[in-house]
Amino acid sequence: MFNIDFIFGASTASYQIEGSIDKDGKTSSIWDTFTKTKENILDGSDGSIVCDSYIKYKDDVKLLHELGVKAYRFSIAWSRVIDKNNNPNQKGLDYYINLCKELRKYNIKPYVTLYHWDMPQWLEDIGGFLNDEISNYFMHYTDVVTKAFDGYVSDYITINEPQCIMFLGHRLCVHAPGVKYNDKEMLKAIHNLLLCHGKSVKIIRKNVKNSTVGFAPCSRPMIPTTNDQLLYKKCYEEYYKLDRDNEYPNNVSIYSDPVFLGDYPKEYYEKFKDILPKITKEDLELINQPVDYIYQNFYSGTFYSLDKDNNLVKEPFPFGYPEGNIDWLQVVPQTLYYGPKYLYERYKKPIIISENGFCNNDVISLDGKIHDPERIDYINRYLIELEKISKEIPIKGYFYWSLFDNFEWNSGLKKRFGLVYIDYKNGNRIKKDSYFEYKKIIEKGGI
Ligand code: GBH
Repeated sequence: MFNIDFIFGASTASYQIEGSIDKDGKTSSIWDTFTKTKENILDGSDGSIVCDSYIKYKDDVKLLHELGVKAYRFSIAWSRVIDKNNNPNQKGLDYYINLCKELRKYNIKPYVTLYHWDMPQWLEDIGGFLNDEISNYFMHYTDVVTKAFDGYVSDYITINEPQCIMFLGHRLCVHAPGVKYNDKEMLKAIHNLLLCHGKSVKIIRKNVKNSTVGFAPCSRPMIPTTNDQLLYKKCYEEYYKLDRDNEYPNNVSIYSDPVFLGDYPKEYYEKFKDILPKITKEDLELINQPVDYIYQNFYSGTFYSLDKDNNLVKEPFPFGYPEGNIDWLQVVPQTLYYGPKYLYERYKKPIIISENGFCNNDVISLDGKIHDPERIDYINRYLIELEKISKEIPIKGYFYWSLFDNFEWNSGLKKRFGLVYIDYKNGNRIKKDSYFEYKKIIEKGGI
């Protein structure tokens, strides 16, 4: 069981569920642009309708209420609430205010993510994260939102998965905007992104009474296959290694060290000494604004062992073990034990799991229901591990990803993560078996 005040929640993001991509003064976002090129998306789909949450938000809240969650994590589409002249768009703000009012009716706390990847296209056109003004634009956006939501929202998450923004969006180019940065540009963009976070935190503190703030990176923890102390230590070091797998934009310490510890790791200055962006003491102080939680999105992990010379080696995922139907989602429940453990050991702050979930090719059975025993198994196995670690360190909450099947970015609509099935033919929403399972878990307060 978890503590009595443990927060059970569910998560979504604007572009993945809302639809209505050009209603009420919304401008285009980079995802509206990116999905126009059909080859960018596995099944050629886009976010123009998906769960239709812009229209059906009251039904969304009913589903959350019946599920029994205390909290709902959703994101704001920047392109709905700020117009092309950088002025507030009241109609867009009203959508989210109405959503919050509805949530409050049922005593569900909104957890608002400010940036879940859908940058306004007009900002991308003037350089996106390479524009040195981007953090001022983000600060202004934060100011507008926090003032408009005054009294409705006190819990904010600045940025979702900086790793995916930079690595998938600007290195592999499989996500929007699909603009490739070289190393020098990458470092500058990362620094600007961290400044967005820091300046935004400052504004939230100024405008919001009793606020809580965090940002939500993702990571794939190293899972030791034995209890050997040396193996644990090496896994921990590997987790924080700046250039692990030669993928520094996809790793942990380049973002989380500045945010929680106030500086980039030592290796950063050594490795990049010739191409460093301009970093001032004031910048580092801004980025290091006190935050309340470490949010983290955890889905899967990788097994490791030691060879006979005590070198760390990656183990293959055991043949025949359960996997989701998306290539990176192996079922590794210990992810929710070791992941939080590594984070707490280095950053020493309470942890909230902002996303965790299972992807399946769910179908409507003859009886009209969605039977998803694999997802039920996943949730139980992962929460058992989370309960275990919560006896050792402060774990404050868990948000299942996702309330709905939704637009899974470049993987399109066929990759289903929801507790609620969406029938894309007619827009019907059907509660899966896992919805009822999660409801039971919440009622009991744990596994
Ligand atoms: C999260 O990202 C997102 O926040 C959410 O919007 C999304 O729908 C959900 O999870 C499910 O995917 O580096 O090439 O090996 C997903 C987490 C982390 C998945 C990085 C892909 C590995 C890609 N992602 N991961 S790669």
